[in-house]
Amino acid sequence: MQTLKTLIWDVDGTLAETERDGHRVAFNLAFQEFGLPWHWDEAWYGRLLRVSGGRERLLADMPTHREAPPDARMREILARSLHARKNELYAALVDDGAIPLRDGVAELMRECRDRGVRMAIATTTSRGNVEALLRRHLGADWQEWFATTVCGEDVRRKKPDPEVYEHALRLLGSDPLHTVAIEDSPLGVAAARAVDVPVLVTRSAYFADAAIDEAIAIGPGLDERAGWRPEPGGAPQGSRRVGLDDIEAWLARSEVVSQFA
Ligand code: XBP
Ligand code: MG
Repeated sequence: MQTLKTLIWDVDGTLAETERDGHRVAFNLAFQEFGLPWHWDEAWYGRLLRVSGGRERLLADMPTHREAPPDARMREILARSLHARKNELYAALVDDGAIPLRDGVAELMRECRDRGVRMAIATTTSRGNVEALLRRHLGADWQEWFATTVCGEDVRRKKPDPEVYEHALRLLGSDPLHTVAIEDSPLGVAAARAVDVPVLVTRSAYFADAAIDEAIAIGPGLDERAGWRPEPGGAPQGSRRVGLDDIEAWLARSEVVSQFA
């Protein structure tokens, strides 16, 4: 039977609704500061999320704006400046308390600590953004909660490329089959599955209906046991949330489920 030794967390969309309430808002503030008449509404930003990485997302959107510089080098310079400012504004939003952790996340993290299940972060967002979010919610010693934290700066290729998971597994010395990743997006699931890491999907605002084919379980969030497929098989622990017993049970079944099956 496969046992759970390490839980790897994605950040954006999984720990918090950072995309809709954080990065998107901060990008729009940066556009204003730079005097650009650009605005990413929720629907457009959702489409842009097909591109991983905030700087890459800016570059992908530039051809739709006549104010964008005509040549590639100038676009790159503008994207870097906007992205750097966006990250400062994002950190300020987080500090102001605008981005809470999703319900059930802190509880599962505490359960991992109490039961000796190692945790790691595997994200392709910038390290400063992870630092801002986790410092706000876990405190100044947040890094001690995680055996390793792999971020966008640590890889050459972002999700769905598996490099971030490869790197995390190498640093952890973990067998992927004793590991579970928690992700919210098809890009994240693809990255983890490419290196055989079983994935639990907690649906987020932007990927509520996205096609997910390869997960050991798919559900609405860690704070509720209803709505999960397969149904949680662990002890309910007197609470309605999803806990380590449930994740162990899904891992032991080790069936890959599709939302379409
Ligand atoms: C999500 C991303 C990031 C964020 C913005 O990564 O694609 O680019 O949208 O962050 P993950 P940056 O799901 O791996 O956490 O602006 O720092 O790229
Ligand atoms: Mg995500």
